[in-house]
Amino acid sequence: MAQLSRRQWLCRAGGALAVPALAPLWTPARAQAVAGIPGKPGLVVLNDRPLNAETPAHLLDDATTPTSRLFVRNNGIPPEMTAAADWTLEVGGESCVNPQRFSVQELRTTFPQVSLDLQLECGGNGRSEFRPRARGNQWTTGAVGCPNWTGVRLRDVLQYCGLKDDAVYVAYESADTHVSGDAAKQVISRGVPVHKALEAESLIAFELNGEPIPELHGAPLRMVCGGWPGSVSGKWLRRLLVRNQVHDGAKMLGSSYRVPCRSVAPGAAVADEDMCIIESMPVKSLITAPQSGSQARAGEILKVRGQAWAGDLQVTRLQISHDFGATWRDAELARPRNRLAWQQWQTELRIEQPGYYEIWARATDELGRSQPMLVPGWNPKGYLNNAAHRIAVAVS
Ligand SMILES: Nc1nc2c(c(=O)[nH]1)N[C@H]1C(S)=C(S)[C@@H](COP(=O)(O)O)O[C@H]1N2
Ligand SMILES: [Mo]
Repeated sequence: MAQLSRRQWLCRAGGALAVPALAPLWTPARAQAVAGIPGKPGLVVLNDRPLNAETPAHLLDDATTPTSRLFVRNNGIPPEMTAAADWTLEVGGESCVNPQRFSVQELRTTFPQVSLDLQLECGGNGRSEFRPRARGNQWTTGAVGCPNWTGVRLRDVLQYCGLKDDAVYVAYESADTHVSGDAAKQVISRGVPVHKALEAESLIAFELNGEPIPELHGAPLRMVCGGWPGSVSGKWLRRLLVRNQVHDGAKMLGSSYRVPCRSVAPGAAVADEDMCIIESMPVKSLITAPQSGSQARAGEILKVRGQAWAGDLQVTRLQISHDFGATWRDAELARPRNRLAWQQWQTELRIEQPGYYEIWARATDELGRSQPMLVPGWNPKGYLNNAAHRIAVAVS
């Protein structure tokens, strides 16, 4: 391969003449991101009403994601900030024995507090790669993070209030408002089956990375149920409902956060009864170093690092390739800090010959399921794309 200047190389790789399959690696539009979000330098804003922004992979290198690097996914307009002291959480619903109301302070003092690293990934992360295209935010790889959350266990609060025998689902209602301005329209009201709500890691959180949860991330209270689509982790939490049926709030029905129960041809119409609610997210990984587009010298040792996660499960293997998948080798994979945290991985790579290289990473979960190289099963809203992440490196 002819030696290219950095400028030529970037131009070719990013321009229309590049091999089409490589174009997604180069997205020059990212560099032209519209006005950023204060306190979140480097995040790429996909939409500003409602506000949605994702994190470039090289900014997700920390074991615990700093708040400044946590993606933002809003379905509506965040509520006017209320002093946390005036906020109350109501717990009720048809399958709740003793409906109660708690202030934030009462939650803090009545129940044991726990701090956990919990990964949060939007169900639509990776949507931009589906064809036919799915409407919605065209997330690439950055609608994911694993920050530290402090709160009380959802199960302690639910058990304090009492669950009736017929309890099926725990749902949230929130204080954000619809973009249309119509106060009667609910933005989003989802939840999880009782078994997930009762897990030790399911939280009602009031702190993010040791600080009160900031406005964009759901101040002063939010649900956090790691490993499931981010949409189950309700922000600006006003009410918890213990339901005697699968919850039917906004974005629980139709094609919202539901995928065909059995795979369908791309673009197919799917009957409502053939759609299933997304639960645990699939195995996935990111390469967080080097940054895509980096240059290296032949023979130099490259430190390659990233994160891997697998919904409710653990990742048991992480492999990388630098020859377009012809050969693979294992990377060193750390244990999660706690259940439902992502796992860091690292390895060293020495590329002897100059040229254009891609590094591909592929994670495998404890059931032996690996990431696909290509976009997996098409679905109407473009959820669950866990295709392997690829980055480009120029070796001179
Ligand atoms: N009330 C409310 N909760 C919400 C949302 C929302 O729009 N409103 N978005 C959900 C979705 S789709 C995701 S992916 C996560 C994103 O959390 P973050 O913005 O803190 O990263 O919050 C979830 N909780
Ligand atoms: Mo989401």
